[in-house]
Amino acid sequence: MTSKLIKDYFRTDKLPHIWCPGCGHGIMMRSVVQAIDNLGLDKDKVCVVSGIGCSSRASGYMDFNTLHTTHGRALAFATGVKLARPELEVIVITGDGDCAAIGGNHLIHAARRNINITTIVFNNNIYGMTGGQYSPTTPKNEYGTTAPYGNIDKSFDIPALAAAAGATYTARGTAYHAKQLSKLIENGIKNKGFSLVEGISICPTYYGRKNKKGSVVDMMTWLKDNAVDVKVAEKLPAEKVAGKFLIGEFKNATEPEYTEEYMKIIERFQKER
Ligand SMILES: Cc1ncc(C[n+]2csc(CCOP(=O)(O)OP(=O)(O)O)c2C)c(N)n1
Ligand code: SF4
Ligand SMILES: [Mg+2]
Repeated sequence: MTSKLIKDYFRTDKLPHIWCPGCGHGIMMRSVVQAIDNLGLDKDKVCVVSGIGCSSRASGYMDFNTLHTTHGRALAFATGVKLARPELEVIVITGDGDCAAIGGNHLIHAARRNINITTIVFNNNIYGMTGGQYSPTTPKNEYGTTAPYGNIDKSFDIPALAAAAGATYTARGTAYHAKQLSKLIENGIKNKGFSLVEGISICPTYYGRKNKKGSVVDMMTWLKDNAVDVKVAEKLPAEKVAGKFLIGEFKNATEPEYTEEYMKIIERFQKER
């Protein structure tokens, strides 16, 4: 923890933010900043990169080195930043659509390389910014403007996808469990490799309305009642976990990191010259 106030991490001249009342993305953004503060990172040594979407607006409000890029391409830009300036702590903020639909290929390849980038997915189960189209995390049978009769696609488990592709740290938290989410992000930043932390956010405006999820309080209560910590779940009978979703740390492994491997090639080449 540093002596900074939370507001010191924000560009207050860019506030108030554009998010709808009750949107979970503000809590997610605060959790990211809290993790950075807990780790005592130098603001000038942090680079926050985002794509496009309501979630991706976060980089505009956060007072670090920031890049607000193009839809789905945050990880491609972040990879460039990390290779050019490996000493920077590179953090990607992305949405479920940005990261797992248009940006899906960048996600699996960044994970495969185990490049030292921490990706935080603000997953609200829908495309919020463009009016509620279904995304790769919209649950089966739920509704979006592009799924007026129900979505028939099976949804992605993003941390599992990233882990299978090679990410060395994966975790999930929620906007309700904000303190735990910040701890998971902190651990993700500490991991020297590709880390993915999914934060389950809420979009009362589109996902909530389309799927009759009730008020903001109802949506937050749903998160509270349906998230089960992975460590607790291991000790529970299967029927107690059925229909719920897991939060906590899923994978924490050590493997060679991409920028270090890349530097080794450069050093080898320079010696051989
Ligand atoms: C190449 C391209 N295709 C489509 C769009 C339109 N677009 C902007 S944001 C977005 C979806 C955002 O959804 P998500 O990443 O889940 O973020 P959210 O708004 O839900 O936080 C889309 C399709 C775009 N900006 N660029
Ligand atoms: S549309 Fe949804 S995700 Fe976007 S700001 Fe509003 S509540 Fe948040
Ligand atoms: Mg979304």
